[in-house]
Amino acid sequence: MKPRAVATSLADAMAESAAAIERELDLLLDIGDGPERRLHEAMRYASLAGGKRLRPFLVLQSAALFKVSRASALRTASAVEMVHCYSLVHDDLPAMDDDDLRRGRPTVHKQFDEATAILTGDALLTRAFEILAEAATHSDPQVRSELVAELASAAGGFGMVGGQMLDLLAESLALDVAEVTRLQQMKTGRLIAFACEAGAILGKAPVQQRRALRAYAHDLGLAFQIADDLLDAEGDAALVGKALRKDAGAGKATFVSLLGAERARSQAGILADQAAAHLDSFDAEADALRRVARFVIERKS
Ligand code: GRG
Repeated sequence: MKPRAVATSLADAMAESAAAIERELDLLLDIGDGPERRLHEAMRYASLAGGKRLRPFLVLQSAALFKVSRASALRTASAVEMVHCYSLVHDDLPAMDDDDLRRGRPTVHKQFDEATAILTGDALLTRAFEILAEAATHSDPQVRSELVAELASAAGGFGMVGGQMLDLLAESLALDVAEVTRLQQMKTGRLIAFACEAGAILGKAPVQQRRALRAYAHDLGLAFQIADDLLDAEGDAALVGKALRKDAGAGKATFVSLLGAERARSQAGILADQAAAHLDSFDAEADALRRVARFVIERKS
């Protein structure tokens, strides 16, 4: 009975957080009056409705550890989700993964057009930084500046975008496990790590606690990516909401192609346990973060 109760309460917490983020994104993404409103509609299409909202959940939970105000946490969480949504819109473009379906709906370039999809990504990315820089996000400009610098580093050329470049080259590079690990840490790990550390930045947390969250995020990000590779290899496209089996089709090295599904699964389990163990210095207030570590490897979408 107990595991079921725990799972239900994490699902409830994630659903409550997803609903709050949806409301915040709705408030933060205005629609203008001019003909350019097509762009604003596409930004809302890309960000509202669907998705697990994992990164915003990590921001809200890490912020709660340090008693950060709900308004600060929600704005920061929304900025992170905007960067994530921008990356999905651009990743789906014909020049990249060329996908027709995302979160169970037509991708932005299918629903609108390619140029609008490029601009949608650009505008979501810049809106995210605008939100972090605004005084409503935190009263201390030093904190806002640190949020901006850390998110830029996580999302930029030595983070997510650099990882995406490596991913595009991966078909011709015959990467080994260490190289795939580096690629994935850049492509997905850095943004997840920012989400976990954002609460510590907002709450001006002591360095030890910030380090613990960073270590947690490192293992969580890798576990998440291995689970993503397993979903691509074995998942149900209807549940995932996008086309699957693309990595094998493209001959790309993944954790599953390099380790085999069973070793990849066991590695993900070890990483999830390790991630939770990094939070030992926190009380029950970190329980949701501990449970998320299992959620990311057990998810079906
Ligand atoms: C194009 C600049 C640029 C970057 C793209 C993150 C990324 C880099 C591409 C996404 C493609 C992809 C499927 C990556 C694998 C891991 C991942 C980020 C999956 C999607 O994240 P989820 O599962 O998605 O959290 P939801 O829809 O739940 O938010």
